[in-house]
Amino acid sequence: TAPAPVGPVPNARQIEWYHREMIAFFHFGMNTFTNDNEGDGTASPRLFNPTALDCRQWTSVLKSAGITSAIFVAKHADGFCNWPTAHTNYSVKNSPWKDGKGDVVREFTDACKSAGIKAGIYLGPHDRHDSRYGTDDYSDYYADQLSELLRNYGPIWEIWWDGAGADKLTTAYYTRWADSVRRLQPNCVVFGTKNSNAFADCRWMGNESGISGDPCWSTINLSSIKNEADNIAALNHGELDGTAYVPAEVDVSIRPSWFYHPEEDTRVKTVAELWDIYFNSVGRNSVLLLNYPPNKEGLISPVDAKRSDSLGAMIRGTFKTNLASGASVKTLHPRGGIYKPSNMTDRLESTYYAATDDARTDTITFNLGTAKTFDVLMIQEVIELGHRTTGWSVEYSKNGKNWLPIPEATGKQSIGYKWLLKFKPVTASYVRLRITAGKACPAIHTFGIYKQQM
Ligand code: OTN
Repeated sequence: TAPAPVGPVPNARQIEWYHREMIAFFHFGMNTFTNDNEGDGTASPRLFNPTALDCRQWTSVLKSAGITSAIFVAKHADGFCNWPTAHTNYSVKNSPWKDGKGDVVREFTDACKSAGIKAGIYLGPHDRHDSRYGTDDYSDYYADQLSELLRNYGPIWEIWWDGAGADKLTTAYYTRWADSVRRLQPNCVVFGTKNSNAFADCRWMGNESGISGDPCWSTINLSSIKNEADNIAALNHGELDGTAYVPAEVDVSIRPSWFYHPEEDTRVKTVAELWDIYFNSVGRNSVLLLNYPPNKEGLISPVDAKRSDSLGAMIRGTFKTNLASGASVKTLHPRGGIYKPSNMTDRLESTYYAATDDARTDTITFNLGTAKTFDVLMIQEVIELGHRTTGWSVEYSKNGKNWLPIPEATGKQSIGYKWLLKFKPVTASYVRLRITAGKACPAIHTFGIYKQQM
C-alpha cells in the first residue's frame, strides 16, 4: 500500500500549478505610454496607443522558452483598464487605439488559446483612479469587473491579488471576490497576499529578485501571509511546521522595471542571470513568474525575446539526458512492490520510490555503470504525500567505496516538487542520495544528474 500523507498536502489546483514550472507575466497599460511604473491614475486615456500590438508575438516568445501559461495585467494600480469594461470610462474604449474598439484582454486570451497557453489575469486590487477605492462601493466595482473577466474570456487559470497598496481591502471583500472566482472558474489558482491569505493557492516569496529561500517549504502559517511585512523570511523559506499548504510563486522581471522603459533596453537580464533565477526559483520548490514588459508598439522587444529563447534552449538541452537513467539502484529501506528504486529514473509521472513506513532516513545508491561527468542534479518528492524529507546530501564515488561530498549538495533540507543544484563538474561511476532526516518515510519521484548545455 502507498505511504500515508504527512502534514498539509496540495489541492488539485496546486498540483496543476506546480507542473507549469514557469509562468510569464505581462505588464502593459497606461504606464507603458507614460514611461511610469506606478501612475497616479490621472493620465488621459488618449495616451494609450500601441502601434503594432500583437499578442501572438508574445505567445510565440513563450513557446520557444517552453512557457505554458501567462498572466496579463488587465488593470494595474493606476486604474486604466486594458479591456472595454462596462464599469468605468477609464479604459481602452476611450483611447485612439483601434478607434476605441480594441480589447487587449481579448487579444491576449485568444492568442493564448491558439498557442495552447493557459491564460491568467492580474486585476489590481489597488486603484488610484477610482475614488471609491477602499469603500464598499469599490468592492462592488471590483466584483463587477472580476465577473466580467471571469465570464467572457474563456478559462482563466490564475488570478493575481497583488498586496501592494491593498491594505484597505478587508477579508470580507476578498471573501466575496474569492467566492466568485471559485464559482466561475473552478480551476483558477489564486495568488493571495495579506487579507486574501485564506484563499491563497500560492504565496509571494518575499522579494522581487527571483530568489526563493533555501530551504523553501510549501507549508506556512497563514498569519505569515497576512502580516507579510513582519514575516519576509517565512514567506521566503516557508515554515516546516506551517499549518497551510501555500507554495511560493517567484515574481521577477526580465528588466529592472515591471513596465517597459526604452532606457532599460540595455539592462535586460543576461542568460546567465536568468539561468541563476531558474535554479533559485524552479530549482527551489517554487514556480517562476517571469515578467516580460511589452513596449509601446505592443511587442516584446527583440533582446528580451532572444534572452528568453536562450533560456529555453538551456533548459531543454540540460535536462534532455538524465545520466542516471539506466543505472542500477539500491536502497537501504525499500518498501517493495510497485515502489521500486528504479522508478526514480524512469521519467514517468505515475511512479515513485518509497521506503518502508518506519524509515525516516535512507541511502539510495546509483551505479552508473561507467564514469559520467555532471554538474546539475534534480530531486523531486511526491508532493501529494506532503513534505517528508527534511535532510539530505548527495555524494559521489569512482569505485562505490570511497565517497566524496558535493559541497553544494551537502546538508540540504527541503525537496518538494523539484529541487535543482548546479556545481563544478564531477566525474563518477557511483552517486548516492543520503536522506538523513524526515517526517515520514521517503517518497522520491525523480533523481537526475545532468551536464549543463550552454
Ligand atoms: O513597494 N512595494 O510595494 C514593493 C516593493 C518591493 C517588493 C514588493 C513590494 S509590494 C509586494 O509585492 C508583492 C509582489 O511582488 C506582493 O504582492 C506583496 O503582497 C506586496 O506587498
